[in-house]
Amino acid sequence: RYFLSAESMASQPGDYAAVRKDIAAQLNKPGYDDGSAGPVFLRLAWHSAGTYDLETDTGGSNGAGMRYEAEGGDPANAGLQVARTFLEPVKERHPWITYADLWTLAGVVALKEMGGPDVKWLPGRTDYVDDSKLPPRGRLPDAEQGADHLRQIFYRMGFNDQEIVALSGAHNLGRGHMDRSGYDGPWVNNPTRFSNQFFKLLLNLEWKPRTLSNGLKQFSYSDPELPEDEKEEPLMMLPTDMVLASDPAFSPWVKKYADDKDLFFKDFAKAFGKLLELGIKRDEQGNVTNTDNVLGGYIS
Ligand code: CCH
Repeated sequence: RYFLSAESMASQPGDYAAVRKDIAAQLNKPGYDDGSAGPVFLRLAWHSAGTYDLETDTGGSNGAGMRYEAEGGDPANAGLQVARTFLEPVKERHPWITYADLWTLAGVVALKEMGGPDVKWLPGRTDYVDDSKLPPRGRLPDAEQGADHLRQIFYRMGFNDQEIVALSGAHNLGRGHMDRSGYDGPWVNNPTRFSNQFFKLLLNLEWKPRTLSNGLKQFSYSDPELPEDEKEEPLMMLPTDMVLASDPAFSPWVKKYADDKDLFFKDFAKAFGKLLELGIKRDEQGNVTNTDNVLGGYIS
């Protein structure tokens, strides 16, 4: 056993530390976006879990439904194929991990590697797809809408106003892509470093409405002090981001998180950990007890 290569050692079932290391090794992507797969990994984790409906106990990260057209082809998930493809070498080296665990863990590892907090993560999700648990399309938020819509989407998962604001701070990372969502540009100047800058900019910059060539509306900021030839890429906010600053119950949290990075990190870690657990039932030892893991469904 002492003659095994490091590579084959990496595939011991249950060696999540080895998986974490290999996910981290996938982050550096020169030439892709801002040089990191981190933001799109975080979005993959969020969209895999964010279909959950508390009342009917359907959707959520269990089942890794994005592998199939019904969920993977949802326009809300456009572009996440890129993240799944980046993670394929990790799955190949550790075939024992489920996609549902891999995608959620990738979000946790990416967040940490980009300077974010530790998020509690437990394994045990299944790749069995239970047809009776499949989420219909339309469960993920639509950026063109307002506060009522945000509440409808996030209350459905069991989140409150404070958690909605905390989770929205993920927009400190990454960017909108014209060929994915149709929105354009990053929220902050350093979109591969997790911080509370999103909240600071949301409050402090003068955001101007802008209608894109595809008809979508976003808010835009470019530094008026800079001469034309030194202008940086404009920053953006989605309509749903702007709502956080104007809604009377959301905005006090925006202020708190803008002022207190530690509070934001703590609350984000808690809410994100909760998101990744939606629909996963565990016993006191943390073992998954969902009975539907072994009934019916199909395996890829
Ligand atoms: Fe988001 N998000 N998100 N978002 N999101 C987009 C990109 C990212 C909404 C819409 C969009 C969360 C909440 C919301 C990330 C994490 C989270 C984009 C651009 C849109 C549109 C996608 C593209 O074009 O590639 C809306 C509406 C909501 C309502 O609340 C939450 C919650 C999280 C995580 C906790 C991350 C990260 C990105 C960047 C992805 C990338 O590829 O750079």
